[in-house]
Amino acid sequence: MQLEIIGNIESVKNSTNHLLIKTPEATARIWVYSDSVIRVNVSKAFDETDPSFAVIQSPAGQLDYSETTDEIVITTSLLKLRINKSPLRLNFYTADDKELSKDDERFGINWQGERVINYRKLYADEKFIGLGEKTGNLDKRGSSFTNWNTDAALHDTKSDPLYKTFPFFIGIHSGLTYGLFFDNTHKSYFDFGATTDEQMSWFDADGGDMNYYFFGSQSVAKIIEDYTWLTGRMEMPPLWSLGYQQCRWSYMSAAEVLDIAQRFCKEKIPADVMYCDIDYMHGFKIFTWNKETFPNPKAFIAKLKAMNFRLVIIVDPGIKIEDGYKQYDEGVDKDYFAKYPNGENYTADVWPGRCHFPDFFRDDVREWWGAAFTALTEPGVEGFWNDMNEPAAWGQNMPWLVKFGDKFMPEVRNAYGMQMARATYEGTRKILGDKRPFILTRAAYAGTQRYSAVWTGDNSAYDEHMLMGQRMVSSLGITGMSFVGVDIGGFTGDPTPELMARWNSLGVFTPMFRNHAMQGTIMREPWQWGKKNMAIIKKDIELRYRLLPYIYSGFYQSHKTGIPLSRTLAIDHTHDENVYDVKYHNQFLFGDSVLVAPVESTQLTAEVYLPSGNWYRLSSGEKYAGGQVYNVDTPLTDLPVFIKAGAIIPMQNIVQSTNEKGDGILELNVWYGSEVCSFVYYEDDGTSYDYENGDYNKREITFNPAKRTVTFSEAEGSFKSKFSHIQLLLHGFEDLPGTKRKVEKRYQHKNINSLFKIDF
Ligand code: MIG
Repeated sequence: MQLEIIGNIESVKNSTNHLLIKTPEATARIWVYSDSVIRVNVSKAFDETDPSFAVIQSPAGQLDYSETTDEIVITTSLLKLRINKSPLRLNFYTADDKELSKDDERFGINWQGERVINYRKLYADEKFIGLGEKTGNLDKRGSSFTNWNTDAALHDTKSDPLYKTFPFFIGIHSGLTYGLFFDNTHKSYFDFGATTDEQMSWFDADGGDMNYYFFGSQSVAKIIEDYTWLTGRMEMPPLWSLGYQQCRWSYMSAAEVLDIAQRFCKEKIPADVMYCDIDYMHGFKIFTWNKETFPNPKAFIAKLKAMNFRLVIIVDPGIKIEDGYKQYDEGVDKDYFAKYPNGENYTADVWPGRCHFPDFFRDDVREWWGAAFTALTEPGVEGFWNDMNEPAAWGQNMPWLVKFGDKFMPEVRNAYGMQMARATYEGTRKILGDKRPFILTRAAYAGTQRYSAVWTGDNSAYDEHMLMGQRMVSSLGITGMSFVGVDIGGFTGDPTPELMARWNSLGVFTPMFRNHAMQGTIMREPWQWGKKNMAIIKKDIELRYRLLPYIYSGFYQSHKTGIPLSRTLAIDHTHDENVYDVKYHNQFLFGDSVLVAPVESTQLTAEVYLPSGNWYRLSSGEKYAGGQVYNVDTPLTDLPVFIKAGAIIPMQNIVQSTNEKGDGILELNVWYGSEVCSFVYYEDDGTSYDYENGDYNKREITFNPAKRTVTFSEAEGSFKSKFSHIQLLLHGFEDLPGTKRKVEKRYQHKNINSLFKIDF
């Protein structure tokens, strides 16, 4: 095998929307997508028609460049790309000439066979965050990773690769930030100074182009905004999917599912969602029901709905080979399955036995698949859970020569799950008409946030796994996935009652709040853990429901800007070293102003780091000055949760389900801060797409300590809020001289949508 280096630039041409640069080895193309986003493609065989699964934008920036004998310089208002000519090297700077990221001077871009590699300069203080669902530390410096979507059952806190591929990272050094998205679906590798004696970082793929997007904004939040501008943002989720979700592999019959739902009602534990795992099917055949155990799906789901529950059911990709089975017959007939090059359908063993696998890369196959969901929507299912879509089969390995569309498996495997989720989303959205479907997928590629929520697969019931899971949730947030969950309690193994309770406390602050467990484990529902623990679990679930107005507004932020609900502290406190310290790297902000410090189940005190600003402990109201480490009590009843000074947090009364109306009082909690703060409150009907046509209620709520006011801007949008009253709760106002001790007021707000000012 030869090392092919990129060589020197021979020609430069302005080719309508990009710069075309030739070396003897390859062609480089540069597009300006925006002032802060530049795309680089270096290729030996560029294919213009090759679609990106991730990117939904086209280059919209101005291509301004100048050329000297030594270099070409592309300039935007925020970025400067200096391209060295001999040899070709790509070096990024801020507009004011601060060095952001450079090719390694010696090696730059090169090839070994089909493998394409980019070696880059590693800065002494450089940190790396991102790559989505990965084990290890928040700061990925000194680690290396592989992207190859894998059914990682029994993975531990060091395993790699896992289920998903997000080849996007953010580099932080010298007080600067940049992002890099390597849009290539081949098996890919990232090495952040793990094996190079601190000399360089590098990333590569088994094939395809050196095709990346460089982000030059000087804030992590802005880079995430740019990345999700490029790859898309989530829709508003159905409100019910933000409630508590109870799952198990499997509740074996309709009667059992109904029993569990009934028990939630009886215990008055709020909940919204029940799941059916694979055993609801007949012989694991997708789009069928087991006639003995689920004899009347429609009546079953109607009963669930009467108890204010929705049903989510699992849908795997493998289609059982069996004559007379509709999906099999149609798939064979129409040639919808992945194939060997000789035209035979690829066959592998998974739950149903021998299976074929739909080729989700084809439009016609996605449409066919999407339409088949009527078998599930007709009896009333509104949530669809795509599992095993790495794709997984017993033995894991799929022969290299299996074809999807006109591509071999190695080229597109990492996008298979995403295309399945896409088919599921597009199909069910169409069938459900105005109702939002809830889609959950295990395998994913960059951009999946447009179609689906994700969960982190088969975790395990021990403390370290719980803590690592939180890092994964926050890391997925960096890569555009806001709607993320983990199996609360741990999929594999049995948690202790303490771990179950603690994990559930953390689940309150996890974007998707789902309890799930493996076949053969002890039952996991809240009442399985003794009276004392059930009380803790119930109280926490109630807190989740109280927080829903805040959480829903947080999802609106993700929908609009891409900023995730679960935020590593590296987003708001990027250049604070403590944030990356392994002692504190599990901590995160849930929305704008709730700081959560995950702790182990048996830990009764913990060191937490509160970054700059002032903070109040949610449970006690105690005040803490930021920029310091504190030792705090962490009994099982009280996960350390802190509220940022100046926070505005809308809450509601406890309801048993998101389907309940509640008492109509929006409880507005304000924690004292010395500066003006604001919060964007968002509400809509929670189920339809009417918000896309302006049927929502959005208000900016501003707290002004100097003027002693809380102001609601006039409501934007046509939706009538379900709240008719506002109740103001002031916390920590002892610090504001002259504040009357009365810290709670209720206002009947006659014209709820108009400008509204509360003086205190
Ligand atoms: O081979 O459907 O990650 O959540 O319960 C295991 C059964 C298949 C793996 C999923 C898990 C699910 C299980 N599935």
